[in-house]
Amino acid sequence: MDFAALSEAVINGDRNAAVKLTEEGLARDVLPQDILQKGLVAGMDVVGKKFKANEFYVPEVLVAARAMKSAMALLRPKLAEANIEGVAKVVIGTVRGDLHDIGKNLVAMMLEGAGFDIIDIGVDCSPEKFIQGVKEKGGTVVAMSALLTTTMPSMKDTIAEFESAGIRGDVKMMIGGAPITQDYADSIGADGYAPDAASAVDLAKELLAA
Ligand code: B1M
Repeated sequence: MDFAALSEAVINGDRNAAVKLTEEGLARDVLPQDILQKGLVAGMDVVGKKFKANEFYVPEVLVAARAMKSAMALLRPKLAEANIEGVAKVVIGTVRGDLHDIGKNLVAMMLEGAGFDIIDIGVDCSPEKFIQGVKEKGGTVVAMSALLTTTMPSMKDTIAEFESAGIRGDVKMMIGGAPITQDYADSIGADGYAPDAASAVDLAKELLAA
């Protein structure tokens, strides 16, 4: 499969090409994880770099994200099919004030592909919304994503709310996102930090085994 062409489709925001190439790859039994990592994620990485360098502006980024999401919709059931052991329910969301969901969706997809049940509560999630997700859906892992330095404190607030609600001990709380570090995770009392979607799967498994 031509992963570079798929990356290009994402970079160019060409939703039709991204979907077509993903469909072709799946039809030829290319591993969905490879389509995700080598094609889609690689393309979005370039988009991020171009945005940073002011070569891309918000509209270009949005169409790239749309192309990626359309292709991701095809991959999701395939990743889920590779249902591995250790299923647990993960309540995942982007924290309050933060609308970035591409990384969060990738983490959710990778977790889903590893056999976890995903309760995706979306973006701009208040501490109460995370608690509601856990109480109503029976989540045992809480996964918080933040892309803005200004929204990182909401992770701390969410952990504090779980303490106040008396259910902190019932769940493992993991965090991630571009500005997050292990030091930050330690400082707010999170159970773990993962730098990328693949490591998030390993971390979730480790936390549940601990
Ligand atoms: Co925004 N944005 N953005 N943006 N945006 C950043 C994050 C920024 C770094 C760009 C920059 O200035 N260079 C900057 C943040 C600066 C900072 O806080 N230090 C920024 C800003 C400032 C803003 C706005 C404030 C811009 C404005 O309006 N003036 C605004 C804020 C809106 C809001 O949230 N309230 C804004 C808006 C947007 C768009 C809507 C245009 C769009 C989001 C579309 C969407 O998500 N649906 C957008 C995008 C796309 C970006 C960049 C270009 C790309 C982010 C992305 O999707 N990366 C980004 C620049 C960059 O990253 N270079 C930027 C690809 C994605 C795969 O990576 O999300 O890091 P990432 O996820 C990774 C890991 O971090 C990790 O795994 C993922 C995959 O491996 N991970 C986890 C993520 N969550 C995890 C959770 C885990 C574990 C791992 O466990 C629970």
